[in-house]
This record gives sequence, C-alpha cells and structure tokens, in this order.
Amino acid sequence: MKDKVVFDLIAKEAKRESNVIELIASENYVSSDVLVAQGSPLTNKYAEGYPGRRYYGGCAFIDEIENVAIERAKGIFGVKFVNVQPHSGSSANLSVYLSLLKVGDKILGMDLSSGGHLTHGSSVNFSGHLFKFFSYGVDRSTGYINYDDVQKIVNKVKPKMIVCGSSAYSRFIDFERFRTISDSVGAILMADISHISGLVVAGEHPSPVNFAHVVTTTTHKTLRGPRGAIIMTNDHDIFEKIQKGVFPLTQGGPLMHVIAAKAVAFYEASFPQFKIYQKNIIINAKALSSALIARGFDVLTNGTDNHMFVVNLIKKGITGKEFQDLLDSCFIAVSRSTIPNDPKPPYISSGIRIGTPAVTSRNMSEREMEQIADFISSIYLYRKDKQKLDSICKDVLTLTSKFPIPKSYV
Ligand code: DSN
Repeated sequence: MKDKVVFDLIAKEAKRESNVIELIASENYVSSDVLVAQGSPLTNKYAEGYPGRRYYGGCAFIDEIENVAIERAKGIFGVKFVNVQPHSGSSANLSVYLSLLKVGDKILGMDLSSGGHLTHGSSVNFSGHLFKFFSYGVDRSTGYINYDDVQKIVNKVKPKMIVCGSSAYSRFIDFERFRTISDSVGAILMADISHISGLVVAGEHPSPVNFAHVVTTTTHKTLRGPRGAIIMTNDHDIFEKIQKGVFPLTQGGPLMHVIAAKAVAFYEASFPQFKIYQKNIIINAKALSSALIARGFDVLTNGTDNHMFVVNLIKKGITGKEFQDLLDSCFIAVSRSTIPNDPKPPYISSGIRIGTPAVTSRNMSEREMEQIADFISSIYLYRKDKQKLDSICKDVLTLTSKFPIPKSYV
C-alpha cells in the first residue's frame, strides 16, 4: 500500500514550490528529466571506486554514465579533470582540504558574515575544527573585497591554502588577482564557485579554471541540476590526490542516480538557451536590486554583478529572521543573511539574501521584478495590517499562477 503520509507531504511541498515567489539564491527548479534520472533504478546500485576500477560487479552501464557526466562537465567548464562523485558542496570541500593539506594547516577563507560559507572556516564546522582558519572580509566603506587587504593578511598569515568564492557576495570575484596573491606565498588556491557556476559556464562571470589550482561547485544552484557537487582541476597531480580524497578518504559508494542527474543537467547547460537563461538571471537581479533601492531598501554594494544581493535591514528596524518569516507568510521565500560585522547572531541576522535563479527559470522578467519589489516593500509597510497582507498574498498567488514551473528547458 502506498505511503500516504509521505506522498501527501510531497504533494504539499510541490504545491508550495509552485505557489511561492522563490527568491532563495541557492535554490532552483530542475527539469523533469533531471528528476526522472534522480528517481531512476540507478538508486539501487553500489559502485564504490571509479569507472573501470569498481569494487562491485554489474557496473558496465554505471561506468558509462559516470564517464558521460565527467566528459560533459569537462566540456561545459573547459577543464581537464573532474570528479563527479561528491555528495554535496561540504563533502567536496572536505575532500579537497584533506587531499591537499595536513590537519592543522593554515587556510585563509572569507568570513561567514561577509558572505563566506560554513566550510570556509566557521568555528562550528569541520573546517574550523580540523584546520587553522584565518579570514578576510569586505571593505567597510564599499562592501567589496579589498584585494590589497587580502594580500596584507596573506603576508602575515602565510596560509597553505586560500579559499575564494562565497555564498552571499554580489560582486565579481577576481580569480586572477587571488592567484597572484596565492603565488606570493606559494599557497594553493581553491575557488568554491557553488553559487555562480551556471554564470561561469555561460561566460557571464569570469571563470576560475585557469587561475585556481582546484575548483569546487555544487550542482543545484545556478547550474540547475540535482543536489550534489563536483571537483575540477587542470593539474594532473592534484587530480590524483583528489580522486583518493573523495574515495576512499571521505566517501564510500557514489550516488549513481544523482551522478546521472548531474550528467543530464550538464547536457542542458550545453544548449544556447542556458546562456540566455544565465544572462536573464543577472538582468533580473540587477532590476530587482534597483527596484528595492528605489523603494528605500539598503542593498549591500548598491547592486549586483551576479544572481543575488543582500539587503541590510538595520535601518528598517526588523531582523533578517523576522522579515524572512513575514515574507514567508505572504508566499515569498528568501533566506535571512548576516551582513558584514553583523551585530546579530546568524540565526537572527540583520539582512536578507535575495536571488533570481528560480524566478528566472519560471520566465519572469524585469516587469515582474518591479512587481516583486512592490510586494516586498508593501509587506514591510503593512506588516501590522492583516487585511492588507491578505490582499498582497492574493496578488502574489495571481502572479505565480501566471508563471508555471517549466518541465523542460531545452
Ligand atoms: N548555505 C547554502 C546557501 O544557501 O548558500 C550553501 O550551502
């Protein structure tokens, strides 16, 4: 008999995803082909090892699938070597650190409140537990990374590795400059491009592949694939270490159904439509940030170069958590975000992060960004007026009903 409890909840979640204006910068809507690959019988198969060198029988088709995923990833990123097995961005980063460094080594990463990721050295994460992390932030006056300041910290700390890339930084990252800084002390440069990898594939953000020694990315954000990650490099020796660092050092059996879904997503990313999609994500992010600034919101760095931006709510007298909950109650999904030197702890935080990958997948454009800015601004203004909020909720649902989630993108 079918499990009614779980399938009813899945149906409710699917309806929620369709109803909301999805502005969480790290979320997206995958194609039905990605969903089918991920829900396929490949989920039954164990395949520890790599293509041609498995520890289980029956891996002929599995090997072909993993090789297809590898070749496609190499093609879209223009890189020589790829490991497609990491289960997540966190496990990819763990594999890189443990492959290329010794526990206790010094690493420099971006500070969490300035936009860095948990795995870039947070004290409550394995990265902060296993390695001696130091951090760089953003310039207090501009909100941009100050590369001269990064160089000064590097001169003092002399890290073995520098991690660039972020979860909440809205400006281009200068990978070439990071490489110059790394070379000045002989450090390994790792670029975590989880957020921007779709933009990189489309040529809408400079690529790190010719500058960083090693690049990690999740596959489910702007890249619009299944949840998971990959590790890339152009360096043969580094690749050999990474292969061992993923299996058997940090992972056992790869999730072959997810690897198949990654291969499908890479296929979709190779079409011209994907380039147009990524361009539109940025057009929408710029339009939405400008529209919010025009309505009195304080956007960090006054805009964006990529798919997202962070709104500083301090002058609005509302915390990130309160505003996230308020927007949630009106079918608008955002994630709260710390701001540089945030006086509040991350669970509360003083900002919200807004991203446009998901609404752009639904074919919304600049006109809808104006409308969304109106919704966000009105929800803030009328936050204590239940009747007004109810009427805004209806308007939000009317908008999302006009933009169904696409089943296919190619
Ligand atoms: N914390 C996720 C994000 O939303 O950016 C990335 O792991």
